[in-house]
Amino acid sequence: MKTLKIAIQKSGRLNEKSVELLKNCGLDFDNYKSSLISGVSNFPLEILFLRDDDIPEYVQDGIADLGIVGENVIQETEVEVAYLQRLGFGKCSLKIAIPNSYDIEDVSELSGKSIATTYPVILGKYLKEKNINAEIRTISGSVEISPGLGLSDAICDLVSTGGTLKSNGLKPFCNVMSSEAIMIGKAGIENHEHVQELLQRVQSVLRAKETKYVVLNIHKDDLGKAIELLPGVKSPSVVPLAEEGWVAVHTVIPENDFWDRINQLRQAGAQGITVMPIEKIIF
Ligand code: PRT
Ligand code: ZN
Repeated sequence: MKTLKIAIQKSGRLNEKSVELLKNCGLDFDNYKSSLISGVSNFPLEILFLRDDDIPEYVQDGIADLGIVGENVIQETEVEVAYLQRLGFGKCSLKIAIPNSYDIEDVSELSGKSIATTYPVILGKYLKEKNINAEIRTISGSVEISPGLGLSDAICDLVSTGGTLKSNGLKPFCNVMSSEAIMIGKAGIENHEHVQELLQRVQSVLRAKETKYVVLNIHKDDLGKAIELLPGVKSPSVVPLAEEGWVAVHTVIPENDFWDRINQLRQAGAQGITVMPIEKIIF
């Protein structure tokens, strides 16, 4: 069977997390900054290191079978690719932002204004949907300085912490799209045996990230209350301790309401709570 190719960003915001994800999937490869392609020694896969803007088209055209890229780039390039897995990193929002001094409240008030962006396709669709007749000024970078230079009334750019907007005297006005890194594939590639194997590994790594392994000690009399608070993978393991009447409970707790649950467990009588990261969860 032919060796699959996956395209990831060569350098930039998604590079490190993409490499980390593939390594956590057990793939062994060199990550030299100078190389454009790297073979994986223990899986039939080659890794192509590219500029993120090129990844969707490379995947659509079959030069790469798979890719990891921001959804914003996929939507902007209007390619036909399959979304195989949302990856939960590279999260950001494409927002329209306006100068702090601007006093508008409704998106319709953008009509007649100019908006600078590097995302003319996504912005164009958004404005059309909302029936707003604004002028899109497509520029190639440093969008945030354009209102200050008098080049546009507003901007449409990616925002994560909001720091860039703030330091340029801008405020977020409306959300155009939310984005994160996605694993994409050439249409139909999802049925390939090795793609299914890779996706299964990716999903087990992602599941592990969403949970923590917890061991706690509790008196047998309080065990019932504690078990009600624990979803676990199936049910928690309960191991007797040397001290009469006490047990250790091993379980898995979701990251999203982690502290609430830990506090409830402490109130239920749990002691000596130890929390450990999980590498993989395989069903
Ligand atoms: O060289 P190459 O073309 O591969 O990379 P690039 O420079 O085009 O992209 P890069 O590495 O900056 O971003 C890659 C992807 O990361 C994007 O396509 C998004 O999917 C995702 N991402 C997540 C972001 C951000 N967060 C982000 N904050 N991409 C860009 N930004 C920029 C934004 O454009 C603005 O200039 O960061 C600034 C705002 O950040 P805050 O934190 O100040 O709000
Ligand atoms: Zn780019």
